[in-house]
Amino acid sequence: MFNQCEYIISAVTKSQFPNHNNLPEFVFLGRSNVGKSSLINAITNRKLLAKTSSKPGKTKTINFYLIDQKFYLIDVPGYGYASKSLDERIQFGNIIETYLTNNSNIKKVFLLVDTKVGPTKDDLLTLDYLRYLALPIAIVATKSDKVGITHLSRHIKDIQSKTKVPAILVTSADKKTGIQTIIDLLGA
Ligand SMILES: Nc1nc2c(ncn2[C@@H]2O[C@H](COP(=O)(O)OP(=O)(O)O)[C@@H](O)[C@H]2O)c(=O)[nH]1
Ligand SMILES: [Mg+2]
Repeated sequence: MFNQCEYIISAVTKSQFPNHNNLPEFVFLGRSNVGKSSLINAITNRKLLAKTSSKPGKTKTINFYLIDQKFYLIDVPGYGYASKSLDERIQFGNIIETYLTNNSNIKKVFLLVDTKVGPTKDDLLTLDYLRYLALPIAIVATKSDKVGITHLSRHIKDIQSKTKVPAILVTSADKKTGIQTIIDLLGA
């Protein structure tokens, strides 16, 4: 349970990145609508800290939340940019790359994958890119409540084999399952 969860800034340029004290940063990355904001809300036990939306692609900024003055949770926009203009796509690509590259404050990148949909081509390209940057990665299967209990292990096995990551963090922000495991990984 965290005492102070504070929205700091929605950054669009490097100069706005707020972490000048080099506190640990935990990144939540994944395509639009995969459940990033909902997961941050579940972790912090705040309903409205990170805005959630049923409209894909609404989050356009790198959003920083400061937790108990100790670490940052960072909500990074998805990469399903089909409905955006080319200029926007280029800009978002650059800011995400700028953020992820040479950032020694990043302690873990949680790559979110929809349990039912499985890893998309974009998810797997992003995973390759994170590996290339040698960032510490954890795969989070989101919205696991949408898959019946009898099919869950099949979906998780599919994510394991496509990502080649053996330990998948299975979560539901709605049912609050798997949330404590993530909190434990924050070392808080
Ligand atoms: N059933 C279910 N729906 C979820 C869950 N997490 C998020 N959603 C829904 O998925 C949609 C997108 O969630 P959001 O957190 O805004 O995704 P983001 O775009 O990645 O930040 C919203 O309508 C959420 O209510 C979950 O654990 N279970
Ligand atoms: Mg969001």
